[in-house]
Amino acid sequence: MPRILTIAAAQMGPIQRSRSRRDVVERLIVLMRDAAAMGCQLIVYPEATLTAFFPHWWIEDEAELDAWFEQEMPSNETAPLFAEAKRLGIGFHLGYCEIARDAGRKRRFNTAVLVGPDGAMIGKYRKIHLPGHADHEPWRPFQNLEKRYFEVGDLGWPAWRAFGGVVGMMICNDRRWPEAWRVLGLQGTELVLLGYNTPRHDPTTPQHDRLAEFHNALSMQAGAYQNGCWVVGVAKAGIEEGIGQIGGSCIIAPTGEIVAQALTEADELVVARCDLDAATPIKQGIFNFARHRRPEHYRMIVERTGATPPA
Ligand code: ING
Repeated sequence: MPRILTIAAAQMGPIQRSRSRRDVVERLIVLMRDAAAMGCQLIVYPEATLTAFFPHWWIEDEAELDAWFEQEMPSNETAPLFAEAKRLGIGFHLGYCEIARDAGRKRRFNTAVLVGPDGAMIGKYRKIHLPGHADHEPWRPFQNLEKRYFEVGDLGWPAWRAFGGVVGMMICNDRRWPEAWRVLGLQGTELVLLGYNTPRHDPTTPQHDRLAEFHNALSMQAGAYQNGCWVVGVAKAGIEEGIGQIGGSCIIAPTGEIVAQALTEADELVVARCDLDAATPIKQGIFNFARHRRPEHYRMIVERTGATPPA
């Protein structure tokens, strides 16, 4: 029995600071209804989907900062999204910024959840690779204060049996690090879902701005191929509060081929029929970890070379 999953990457255009969560959830529901009408079983929303990407601004007041976070999920504002998903029988991935309480301690994370077609939570992931900087750097045209506003994720990179396969998540900057992909690959992950907010301009390396879309695709295509998994990468795109963010939302096969890609930097559905069994020839062939991968040698190499530059 083929394991075909029709998936929608639901790229979001910009969300200006003035937009309410209610406004955003209405946009998410429009995309969800379109995806369901196209026969999708799963819709994937971007990182920090519910608000403007506030790590781009210096925020000193704690109450002002907390207002960008969700204290619970589903929340009052997102409950309609969960209800509509259940009514339509479609699962979804949602990125949002989470305030968690741990023995009374307030903790903030950049989080993503996977929700089944019955509206029940399947899994949660908290972003591990936090890019940018922790202090206000006024010389920059905009900040990236994820190291200040979020804790490093404490859930690892789990994979879940869901939607007929093995599914994992990562968030944005994670996709640039091979370790995130390999930890999921070692669990037999067949489908990786990720959202991103990626400014085209990085003031520390402006000479690489022209490569923003290339590096985005390179990271995800390599991850897909080297771990034999489908990848759904979804942007919050367009000019958000004056900051241009790349689009390039796409669905990538385990061969590393892009099978569908966004054409705009606005709200846009990118849909593909994903045969999860297409992961098998890669996992059992070129990247058969059991037959070809040599962790015992890697440890020796690291011990011998210390993985440091030669004298
Ligand atoms: N954003 C960016 C990303 O990794 C970034 C940060 C921008 C890194 C430009 C490198 C160059 O796509 C998030 N939110 O991680």
